[in-house]
Amino acid sequence: MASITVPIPTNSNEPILDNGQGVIDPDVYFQINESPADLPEFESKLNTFVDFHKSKGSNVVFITSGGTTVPLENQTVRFIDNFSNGTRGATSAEYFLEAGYAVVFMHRQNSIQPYNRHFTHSQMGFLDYLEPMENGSVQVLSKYAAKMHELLTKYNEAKKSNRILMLDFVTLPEYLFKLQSGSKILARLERKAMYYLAAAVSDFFIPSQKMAEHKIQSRDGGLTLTLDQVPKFLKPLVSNWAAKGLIVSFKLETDSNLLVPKARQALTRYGHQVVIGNMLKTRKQTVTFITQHNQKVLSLSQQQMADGIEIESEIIPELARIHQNWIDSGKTE
Ligand code: 9Z3
Repeated sequence: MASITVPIPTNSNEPILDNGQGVIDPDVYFQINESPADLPEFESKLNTFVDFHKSKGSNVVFITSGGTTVPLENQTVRFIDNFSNGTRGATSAEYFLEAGYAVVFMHRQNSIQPYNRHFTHSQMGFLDYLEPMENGSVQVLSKYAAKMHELLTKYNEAKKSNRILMLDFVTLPEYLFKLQSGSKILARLERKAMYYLAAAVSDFFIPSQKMAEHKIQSRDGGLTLTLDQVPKFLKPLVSNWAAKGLIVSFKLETDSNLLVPKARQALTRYGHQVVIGNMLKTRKQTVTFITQHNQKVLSLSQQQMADGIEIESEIIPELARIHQNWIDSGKTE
């Protein structure tokens, strides 16, 4: 659909430029939407991190993680969200660090974070891990101490060696501006950069000029929204912003018949290197790697799941191998 219809007061009646098929061009998107206020700070932190790792010759992975929100009002009271809580991204970050990568972790604010995830998103609250001591200090309960010690050591080591950079986003526009800017900055690393696009990104949005400024009122009865399609950002990412890096996108489906065809279609359409297909219900157990000439399923057995093995412990070594081929020869296999 070429235009949106929102039966609520809007800021302007300006037409949205589109490509004639109802989807605006990514370049146009950046012209007509406002960049996030913290973009200069984001760029400055990332530039410093990338310079540091370029001088060290590190492999760097740019992970996107968690879901984007789609605001319904410019002064946002309500927004559309999605299910993702960032487990894939946060878990992957740990295995990338283990594989020797420096990690840019661009995540949805307050979503799951590497290392902390083992304690913040369990059944237990933060205080349930602790006990107060008579001398006024606090200590970790002995039964959790070994695990916490191990993870805290890894976490501190990653921070001390400047191998993890935490950056965040909330809304779809913030995500898109930061994806563009971030991937252009990482492009300085050429083939040593990997882009691991695990964030669940909305396909639909309301452009800011068409959005209600103030809280949508309920006095007019029900609310009908028509949303625009989000421009296809993988296209400029692959062909311009990050042209030399290894680009890994995820394809999420709920209908298993669509998974492989849609994943392969994305690879063909955008011309990048790897699509990882996953189903909503089985995403922690099974993924399908699609590359130009291959298709490969990585899967955990029930026993491995019960033993707490994580599918990312298989995904990341496989990607590190593909990335090394890419660095050495410009080919994935
Ligand atoms: C994924 O498919 C991720 O694996 C999940 C992870 C979002 C399923 P959780 O955060 O979930 O661990 O709960 N991410 C990509 C989803 C997406 O938006 N892909 C786009 C598409 O399918 C292309 S980039 O069109």
